[in-house]
Amino acid sequence: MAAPRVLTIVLAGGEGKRLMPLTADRAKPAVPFGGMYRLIDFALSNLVNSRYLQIVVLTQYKSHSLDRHIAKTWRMSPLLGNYVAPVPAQQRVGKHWYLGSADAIYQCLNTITDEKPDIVVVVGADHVYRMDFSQMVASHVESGARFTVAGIRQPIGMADQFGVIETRPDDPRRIAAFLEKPSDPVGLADSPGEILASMGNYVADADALIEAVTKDADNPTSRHDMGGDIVPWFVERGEAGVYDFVQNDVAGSADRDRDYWRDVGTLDAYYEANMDLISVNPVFNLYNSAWPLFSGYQNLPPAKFVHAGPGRLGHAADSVVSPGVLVSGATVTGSVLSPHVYLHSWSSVSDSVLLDSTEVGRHAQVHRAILDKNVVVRERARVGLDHEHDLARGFTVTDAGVTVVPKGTVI
Ligand code: ADQ
Repeated sequence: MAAPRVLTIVLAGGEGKRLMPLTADRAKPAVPFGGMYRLIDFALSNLVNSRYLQIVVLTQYKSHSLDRHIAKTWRMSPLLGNYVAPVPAQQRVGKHWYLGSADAIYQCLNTITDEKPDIVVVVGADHVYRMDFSQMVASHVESGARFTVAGIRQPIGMADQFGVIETRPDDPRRIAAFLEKPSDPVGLADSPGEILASMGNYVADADALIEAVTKDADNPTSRHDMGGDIVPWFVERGEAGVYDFVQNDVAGSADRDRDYWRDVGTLDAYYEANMDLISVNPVFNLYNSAWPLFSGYQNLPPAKFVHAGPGRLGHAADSVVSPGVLVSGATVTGSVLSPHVYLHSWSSVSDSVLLDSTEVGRHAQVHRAILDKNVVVRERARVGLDHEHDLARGFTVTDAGVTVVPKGTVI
């Protein structure tokens, strides 16, 4: 059989309330991650590496920096039929913003009907992972399901953050029931401490998806959400299948990150996923060239470490240091530094994530903190060492005790 024509849709309209203040003026998929990336780069790298080169990105909430990033980084050649096209909410149907992710697709149905694909791949934009979508498409076609949900095992305690999949006892590739973010989940028969979570990635027959979102648009009781409404619609009809990501996917399989998938929906999850990158044997390997991760930075000078005098040996250990960083007589441990971070003599940065162009002055200390772009920590100032003081200054302190400082703050 000829390879199916595939159009891919990236849902990138999420507000990311639980990532505040990092999402105060950027959409969640535009949140910087891992020094050189934005969250959406993982979904887009996965699609491009899967050789799916017709990509529609549905944006909505505070999409300016997201649009700019896509235009700068992900421009492909429309002449060759390749594109990454951001499609902002346009109120094409009805006078409202997208009500939910299914409504976002419904309002942009012309992008599907214009291209006439056989298959539509729909993916979220805010997870860190490697995945070969062509394997999921092959599995979908072979299984005969009209709609396939990617699934991964997660701890049962996290069930209220995910769509939970129950498979048929007689056919584990078919979905028997699907509950969006249940409060009373039932564990898996072979592993009661786990559930099978939806990864928020779907493969659908194009005509079936068009029918589902069109009918959903007319349903007054629907929240017009992919997970809450469209998946259950297919499950009720016995047309929904599941693709077990860990069992099947071999993207970048030479590495251990084969099974890695992180939903970075909260500040603590975001912090932990950054920390995953710097462990000595990283579970998620940025250096895996079999499945490269593309980012927007170009033309940056190299990182530089300066021995600025006695007791001022600029160095970094167990850290990710991006180009354009200057570590002058400062000490860095267990941290992720984005481009153009500038650390001055006798300062120390430990267990922290510093976004672009942050500056840490002489003798200043930063510990277990996330500093958003352009934060300036002045000489002798301290961040992350006294949580009460951090809260009093208007910073966020997470449940796990990570201090988060909003963009542009001068401390
Ligand atoms: P959530 O992530 O909670 O759960 P949602 O907030 O709808 O669901 O976000 C899914 C994706 O859609 C994200 O990439 C988001 O940015 C985007 N999005 C949200 N609203 C949008 C809109 N109006 N327009 C365009 N894009 C929009 C989902 C599924 C669960 C699954 C988890 C996995 O509903 O079943 O388990 O993802 O993390």
